[in-house]
Amino acid sequence: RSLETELFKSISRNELRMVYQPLIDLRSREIIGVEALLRWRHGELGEISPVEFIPISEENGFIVELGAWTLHRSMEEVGQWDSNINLSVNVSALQFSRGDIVATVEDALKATKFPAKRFDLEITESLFIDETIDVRSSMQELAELGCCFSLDDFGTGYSSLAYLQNYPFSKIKLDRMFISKVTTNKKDVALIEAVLHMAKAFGMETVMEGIETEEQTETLLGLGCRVGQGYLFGRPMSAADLAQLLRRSA
Ligand code: G
Ligand code: G
Ligand code: MN
Ligand code: NA
Repeated sequence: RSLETELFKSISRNELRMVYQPLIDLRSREIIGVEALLRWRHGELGEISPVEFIPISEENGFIVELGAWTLHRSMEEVGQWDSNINLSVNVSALQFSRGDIVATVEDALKATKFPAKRFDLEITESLFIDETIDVRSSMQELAELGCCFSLDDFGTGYSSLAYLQNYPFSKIKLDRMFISKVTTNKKDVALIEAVLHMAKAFGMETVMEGIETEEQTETLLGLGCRVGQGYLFGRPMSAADLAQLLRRSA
């Protein structure tokens, strides 16, 4: 009995759920959005990390179904909150190449009545490695529906500045490896300043990932950062917990 065959049954067995991590306006500490993250709890094996099962699902193609489930469920849950915050969902390259990402997003928006303007797709640079994928026209069509795009894990992997210039991104999410030592490492500070400068020139927002301390927040505010995410402001949590957090901070 492999993890792979168990994964195929995860949807029908109701073993999947979404958790949500807040994105914060660093100055006001207001919640301006959430990132949806997929979780799988197997009946006997217990909680299995997406670090483990996402790569498996990308290898066998099941990510297309998982991804559709994720889009639908997160729009349904976030759409029920008494709030107008944005929803960001991570999408894999295979959802563009093997699935019809445009139709899948459109169906989910229609079925849940979630406003496209509040919907943001987080994609990583890995999407651009396979040049046979027509990323540009899919992004264009999704942008025409009103959706936004974030370039996730920026600064790691195969980053190329050309992607920022040539594709319709509205946000850059700077990987947490650049934030973890920001209070002591001058090189990280210089790099963050350069990214902020570039993002501004391109008319993009920069999101600082993995903020864990008040000191990091102070340093980032001093550099002019506006939006952040991290355990300091909230761990990924259930829809019910996040809805409660929103009511408390309203
Ligand atoms: O939530 P956590 O930090 O455990 O996530 C680990 C990794 O799995 C991250 O890189 C995250 O982007 C990815 N991940 C989590 N949920 C999803 C999802 O719904 N779809 C995709 N494609 N990746 C996800
Ligand atoms: O690759 P992506 O940025 O989508 O990954 C999101 C992952 O980062 C989630 O699994 C989430 O649990 C994790 N994460 C979010 N905030 C923090 C943080 O402050 N510190 C650490 N170590 N991980 C975080
Ligand atoms: Mn992400
Ligand atoms: Na990231």
